[in-house]
Amino acid sequence: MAKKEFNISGMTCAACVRTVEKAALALEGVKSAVVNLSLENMVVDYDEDKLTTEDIIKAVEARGYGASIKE
Ligand code: 9UX
Repeated sequence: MAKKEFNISGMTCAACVRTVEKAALALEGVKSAVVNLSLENMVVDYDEDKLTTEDIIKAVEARGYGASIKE
């Protein structure tokens, strides 16, 4: 398991937060996804054998938000 932090852009309300969390949680191998609106980030716990950070970024971008790995 891995825990990674992502920068998320384009969220303006609490429903956005839920949409982004659900986008990540829908992926096979994601155990938890927690978005913080004011920090504009998301911390994801996931199985590295099942998906990559790029898969998570693509899922968030498909919902219309910006995502990048936080270095
Ligand atoms: Mo809130 Mo977010 O009305 O895309 S759901 S702004």
